[in-house]
Amino acid sequence: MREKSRVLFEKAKKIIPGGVNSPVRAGKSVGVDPPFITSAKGALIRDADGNEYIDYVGSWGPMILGHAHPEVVEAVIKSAERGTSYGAPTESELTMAEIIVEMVASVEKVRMVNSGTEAAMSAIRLARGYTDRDKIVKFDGCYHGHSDSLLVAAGSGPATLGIPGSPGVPEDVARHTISLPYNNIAAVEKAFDRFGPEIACVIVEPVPGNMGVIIPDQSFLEGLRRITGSYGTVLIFDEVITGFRLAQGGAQEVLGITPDLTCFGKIIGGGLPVGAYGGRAEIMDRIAPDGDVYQAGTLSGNPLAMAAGLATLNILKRENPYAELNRKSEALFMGLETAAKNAGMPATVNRMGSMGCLFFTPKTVTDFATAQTGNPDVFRQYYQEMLDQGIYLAPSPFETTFLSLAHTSKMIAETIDRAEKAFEIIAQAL
Ligand code: HOZ
Repeated sequence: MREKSRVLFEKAKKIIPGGVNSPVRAGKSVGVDPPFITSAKGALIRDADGNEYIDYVGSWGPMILGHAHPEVVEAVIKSAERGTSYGAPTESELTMAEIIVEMVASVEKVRMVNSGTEAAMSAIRLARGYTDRDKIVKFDGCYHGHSDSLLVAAGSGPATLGIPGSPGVPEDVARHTISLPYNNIAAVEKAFDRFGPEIACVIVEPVPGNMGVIIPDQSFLEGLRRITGSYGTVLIFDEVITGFRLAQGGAQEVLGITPDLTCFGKIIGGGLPVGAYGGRAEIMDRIAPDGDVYQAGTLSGNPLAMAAGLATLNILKRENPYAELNRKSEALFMGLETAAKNAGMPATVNRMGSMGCLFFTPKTVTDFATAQTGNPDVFRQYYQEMLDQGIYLAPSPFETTFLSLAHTSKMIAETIDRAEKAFEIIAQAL
């Protein structure tokens, strides 16, 4: 069924660590060799054996319009014809900055980088430089990329593989990172009582999408804003996933909280490698060359990435499709939850806008500890059955299921049908 992919994976494992360029893709925790992808269009993705799948990974978030949207493709082709990289200022990066500043209320200035990891790493350095403090606060199960300071109790791949810290991160670096339970403001208050004047920043996914999806308590995020404000600590929202996905102004618009700095990635590159961090001008002005906090990049503001990102953002601005995305996602997740429960499977859905996930647990999932109560065996079987039936999900219970504008009602209904079959098979085997 996936013989060509299997052969490619065997070859890849000989010369690429684990056969992949990002660990979760290897499918270790779900016991499936990954399909090797050859093309994608709209909400469909095709592998080397010619199998077609309805895609709910969406390149892990960027493809909110679906794959190969004609306007995005045309913008990239036209840009490539003018050269692929100059390492010099361009008007397109200025337009990108203008559109981000216009759409995200808290951002007065913004710097482009090449990935979400780079955005978070740079925002942390800036917060440390700005406050002249070393300690940072993050939350268990949140994932902000793989830089040293942030690879502590991390979600996403590290959680999937059971390596929430990593060898290679010096103890001297990790000791400056305080990781606290998400949605627990009392723990934050306690940490600030003890270390407050030493804490440079709090970095948080306002709606976590790397321990599955977690819905934030409004009072938790409001508490973060209040506490950081009173200690002169920089509040950083990691909106690499949620930025331009939950609303034009990101999760901060939906939740009504104003961070000092925000990290972006994924959607702003329209599927090309990109990241950005931005926020209050007074803080951003500390970045070199105007300021003394150094950060640079040969491919930063790359014209192809700017072209794809601008085409994507312009469509989101023009069509404001968030209500439609929300309706599609509601239909999908209600259907999946009902299908699981009808088959006698404990299941909890967490969903906000077009991001969501299904935890195989009877518990309410509010943080990393409760996310980990999901049954990994049931998830593994669910993943395998769905893949065999042409549904492409992220191969980890700690990742997000993404809807795009290209998912039709028919595809969503088919997905629910196939899930019903999968749950029947799993229930019989239990
Ligand atoms: N940690 C990434 C998603 N949250 C993985 C991306 C990938 O493997 O491409």
